[in-house]
Amino acid sequence: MKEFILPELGENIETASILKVLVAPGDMLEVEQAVLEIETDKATIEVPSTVSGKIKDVFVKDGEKAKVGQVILRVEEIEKQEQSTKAVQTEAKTVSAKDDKVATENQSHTSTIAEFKLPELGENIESANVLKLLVAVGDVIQKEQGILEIETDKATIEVPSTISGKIVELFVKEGTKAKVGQVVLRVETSVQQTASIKGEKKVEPKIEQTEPVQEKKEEPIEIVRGSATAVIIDNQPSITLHAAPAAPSVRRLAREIGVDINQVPGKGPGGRIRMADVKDYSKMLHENRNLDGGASSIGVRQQQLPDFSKFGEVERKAMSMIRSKTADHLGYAWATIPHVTQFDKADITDLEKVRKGLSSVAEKEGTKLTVTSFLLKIISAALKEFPQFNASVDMEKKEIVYKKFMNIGVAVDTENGLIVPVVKNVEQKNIFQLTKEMNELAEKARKRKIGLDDLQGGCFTISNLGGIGGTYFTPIVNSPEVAILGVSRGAFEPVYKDGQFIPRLMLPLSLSYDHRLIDGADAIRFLRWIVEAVENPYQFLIQ
Ligand code: CAO
Repeated sequence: MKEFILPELGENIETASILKVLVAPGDMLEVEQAVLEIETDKATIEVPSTVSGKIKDVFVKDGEKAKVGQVILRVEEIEKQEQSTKAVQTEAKTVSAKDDKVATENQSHTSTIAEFKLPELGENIESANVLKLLVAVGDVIQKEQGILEIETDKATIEVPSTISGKIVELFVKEGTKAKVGQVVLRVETSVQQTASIKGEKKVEPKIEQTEPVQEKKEEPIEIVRGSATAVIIDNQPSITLHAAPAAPSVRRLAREIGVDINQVPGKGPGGRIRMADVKDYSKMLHENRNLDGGASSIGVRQQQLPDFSKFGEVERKAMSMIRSKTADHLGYAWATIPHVTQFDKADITDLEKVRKGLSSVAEKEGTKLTVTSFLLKIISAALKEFPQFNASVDMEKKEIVYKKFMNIGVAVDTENGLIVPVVKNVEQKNIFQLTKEMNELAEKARKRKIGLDDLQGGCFTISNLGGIGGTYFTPIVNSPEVAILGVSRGAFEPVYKDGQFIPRLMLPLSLSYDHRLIDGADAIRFLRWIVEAVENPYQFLIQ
């Protein structure tokens, strides 16, 4: 008898509402078969089974709540028992009559081998470069321990293990590519020795070599060697939470044909994305591409580079994935968004006094306030006041998507290039919490430890180059957002006030915006609102 429990659903998710139980007692269940349709506060998902067999009991009902780790159902492993017996019997044929008895009784000698596969890394990410292996065969690893350092086109990430045990096989090498779902390593998690037959020949459990690049295994594998049985358990349910409601099979189709599932309009019940929707969307993209004569979707043709070596020595180096993705992303944003940049200056003389005045409090809170800290807070208030700046343009549906949450990205300069971590729910946090979180994210980005979750879900971006220098610049809108605030270096300037020039600390601001949604007048109002908030920090802090 085997139990299926509700697997981990994501950080801080402990329960889910069961929308539908998709199986019943008596059903034959396969690995990967959908068992439940559940709803968390993030998404609606189908939960696939990790066990197979005949369902004996189902312990949950439609409409109930289920806890992570709760037993959902129990199956009788009919097939597996048969296979196991058969395999042992086959092996037994090759041994002498005396050993025959031993082979049969030794079925209870079981060692457990678990596999760790490269988990889902995000929509449309199918593979990653293996930068560094952090473990070796023979190491004993624990859950959550870093296994690999990988680079996707979005970020460099340390992949933590979801299993514990002693590594017996490792299937990836540094400098190679690894596919999502590929077996990365196998660990021995326990060895049970229950047989106690006199004259028994002990045979160490040994696992057959599998192909390094392995597609999804359908079932746990049982391999019989001598008198020992090794069970490979696939205890890594490939569940990820996605914003777009779609079944795993629909997501798989989208991934296989290169369609971004988040862009597909769902026409099923409650906006659910069906197979047909993915196919229709793919067809539409194909037709649109054909309209511009096969050129790229933004109609930009790559220019052939001249042969520079005619003019002197050159060296060619491969772009890092982050650089190449940044180039694609910014090129796309620049070519598709009609940009306008509005400049202004804010007098931060008083803000600077407040910043210094709060420095001891900030120190007690374990942080240090900068102008970026104040801007995070001020912009979240500005986004509330001007919702069109917290929006995205859906040209396909001719709709504007207004976001009710406030996540602000902060551009961070790292050795590996520009990374924009996102500080979430800014409006709910105080200035010290925001600063701490921003600095932690910036540090993670610099140490190449940033997770994909930290890079997603932004509504607006701040790019503060003032710590480095410069006057004004024209930042590029971080598509699909619609505006970005560029901050340059604050400096003392003579300001004409009450009939005389007085020295004031002035901060140059550059607001770039998407003119498809935002008009110039709105942009000035928005930027002026920010400037006034910055110039009246006491009033702002009281609010
Ligand atoms: N004007 C004057 N001084 C500024 C300033 C500004 N606009 N912004 C920051 N400073 C000062 C800070 O007050 C701090 O000074 P002190 O040490 O005397 O207090 C110093 O510069 C360093 O600040 P910081 O950069 O450590 O902190 P921050 O909160 O302002 O910025 C972060 C954090 C992550 C945005 C920053 O470290 C960073 O990476 N900036 C680069 C952003 C970037 O690359 N943008 C490019 C995008 S487009 O290619």
